[in-house]
Amino acid sequence: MDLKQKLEERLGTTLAQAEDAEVYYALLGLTKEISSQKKENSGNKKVYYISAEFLVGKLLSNNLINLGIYDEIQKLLKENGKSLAGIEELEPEPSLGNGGLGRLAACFMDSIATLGLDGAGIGLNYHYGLFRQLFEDHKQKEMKNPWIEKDSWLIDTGVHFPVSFRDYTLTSVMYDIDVPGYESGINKLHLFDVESLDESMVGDGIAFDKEDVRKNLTLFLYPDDSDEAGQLLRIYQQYFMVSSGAQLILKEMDEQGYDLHRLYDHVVIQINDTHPSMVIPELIRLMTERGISFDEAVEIVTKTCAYTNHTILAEALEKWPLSYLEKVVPHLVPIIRKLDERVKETYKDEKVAVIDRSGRVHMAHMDIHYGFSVNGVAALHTEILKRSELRPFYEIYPEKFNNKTNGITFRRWLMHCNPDLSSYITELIGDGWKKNASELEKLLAFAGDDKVLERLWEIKQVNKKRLKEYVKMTQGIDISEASVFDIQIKRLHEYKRQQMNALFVIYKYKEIKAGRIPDIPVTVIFGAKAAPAYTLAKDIIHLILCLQELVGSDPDVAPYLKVVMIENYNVTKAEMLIPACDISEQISLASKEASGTGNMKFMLNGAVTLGTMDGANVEIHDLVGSDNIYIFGKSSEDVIRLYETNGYDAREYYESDPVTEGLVDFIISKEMIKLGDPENLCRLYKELVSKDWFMTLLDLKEYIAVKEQMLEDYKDRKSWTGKMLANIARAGFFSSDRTIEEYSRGIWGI
Ligand code: 26V
Repeated sequence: MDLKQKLEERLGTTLAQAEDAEVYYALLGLTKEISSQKKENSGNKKVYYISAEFLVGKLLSNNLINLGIYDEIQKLLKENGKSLAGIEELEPEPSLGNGGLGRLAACFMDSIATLGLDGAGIGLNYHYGLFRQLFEDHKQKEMKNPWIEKDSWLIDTGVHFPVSFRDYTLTSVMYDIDVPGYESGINKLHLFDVESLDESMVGDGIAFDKEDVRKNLTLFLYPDDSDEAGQLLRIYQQYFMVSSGAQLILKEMDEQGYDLHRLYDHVVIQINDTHPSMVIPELIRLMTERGISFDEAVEIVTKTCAYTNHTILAEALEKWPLSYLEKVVPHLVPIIRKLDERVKETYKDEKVAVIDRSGRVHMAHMDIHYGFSVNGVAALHTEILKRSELRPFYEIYPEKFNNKTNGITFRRWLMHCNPDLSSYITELIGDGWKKNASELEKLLAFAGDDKVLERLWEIKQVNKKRLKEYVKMTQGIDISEASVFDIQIKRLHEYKRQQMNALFVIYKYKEIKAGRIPDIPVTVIFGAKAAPAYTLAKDIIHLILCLQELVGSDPDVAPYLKVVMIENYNVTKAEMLIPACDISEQISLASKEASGTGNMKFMLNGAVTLGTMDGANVEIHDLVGSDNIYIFGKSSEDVIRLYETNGYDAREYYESDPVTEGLVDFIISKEMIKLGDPENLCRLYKELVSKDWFMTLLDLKEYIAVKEQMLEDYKDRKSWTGKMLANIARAGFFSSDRTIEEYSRGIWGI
């Protein structure tokens, strides 16, 4: 294929003469054309991965890699005075996800296609996605994030479905995004949009009329649901997604000429968290409309649907009041009531009811009773589900429970984001690892090879330098690549304990002020968005931004300690940050982080984890051994017991230890109050000393001690690079190809 000729035909001029923007759109068009000519993966059973979020990230480079033309295009552009990296900057990043759950769905789409499995994603086409984050006066400000341009990755399929709500029927329009597998066939990501959408309802921010659903349904991802109108809108969105999806599935069954009575032989539906759970009653409804008896429809659906749980946090488990469902989807209510009655006839335990005494529908309970599989996303998480959170269900259906430890696609999270490391690995062990990630273990043969270790260090330095330049250019902050890069990037949530890391910064600041200067400077980097209505999370952002200024503008401190909070943290920024990291912060309160996937990305790129025994950190620890990871903090058993016995008292920790007291007090010190907003700082201070629901102070001292040890160990370059190598070599287990193979064999039967 003559790519140059094809591009120039699209450009109507030579590559050398075209503007970057023109080249971007030509590449977009060409890539879409090439994937449209690829064969679609097929089989006699298909998985539909339904998810309210697909955090795909920019697609150009990734698709070029998977289509096998990345190197050729890169060379071609270079020969004509263009850089692919520069052109990529013009691509808008869709923000169709919050964080881990949405990004996981995107990694899974990549692996399903790569393994050649027949599968599709079903989701929503949010026009403004999750907000774009700005910092103003040391606070987060939310702006809309439009990403759909005249030319985009979306393909209008012309497929429409009617979706009926109580008061009106809307038309859903199906847009597709092609998902090319790595050197494999392609699959489709179907994103449904509402035909009557009106973008003009929104200004620059994220405020809009929540009640005008016909015009707003697919404007935003998870609009603020702190009030009733917001919650109703979420129900509208969820039903719109699953009804369109269910109609598509039945249409494809018809087209294949399959017998609907044997749906489960040809279709498996993976329900990604509870957001798509209404697909269960909706499918039952559609099948009974087609003449199948209610009992049989229930049986068919139960054999078709499988549920993934992604959190044990009670406040994140969806429970919709029946009265809300009545307002939006009254036709589902009698079905849900019947499903609940069946459960109540068989099981007296109120804890397993679908509808509770207050008339709330527990979406997860419906999934477990009326699905054939329930999986957690890391070994520890699944054990906790079985032993505590979902114990009564495990007692009823032990055979349904299984674990599928999360994974990440190495195409994006190594080959694309860290090309130097990727080629060096290939130079050392060949490129078999790209298809079979466990081959990374061959790197262990170089554990004592100084030359190899030195080269790993150099690659890290180059990536750090690139990040340093980016931070200088975008946020005007000077950092040094000779400092240790300590990075915590993830959604802002109290259980993830960014506030504990901020207390470390305060500790270090005080140490330096007291004349105890570290041998190697430290740069503490954060990236995090807070939900717009999550007050405390925003207070923590405020604290970090104040510390950034305090530390950066103090000439006694700045040479040894820097804080950077990256604005608008997203997938693209993660791709820049992760390859540059030395210390990967995975410090959630044990038992609270279901898995984490950032932890895997960091490890694969040669960062060393500082973490608690939580989520997939436990499996990282088991793989690399205690010499190659830094673990601290109370165990998940201890934490669960503390919650059960009400045994944690923040004030006790605060009052009994002068160091802890000094660090927490600093939040409302005169230095800080001068920089920041007293309302935010005082609220956070009070929370930490009087409640601290996620037990920051419990692990604080050990966290500081272990982090100090890590900074000390970093000085021994040979031993540190040995740890880097061990982490890269053992990361193969976390390839999402492995995860998807397990879903495929263990749940989907395809
Ligand atoms: C949702 C919400 C919604 C409202 C209030 C607070 C709150 C807290 C947490 C959540 C999380 C929802 C589910 C989720 O995103 N889970 C993440 O899934 C990832 C992929 O399995 C996993 O790696 C993360 O550990 C898990 O938090």
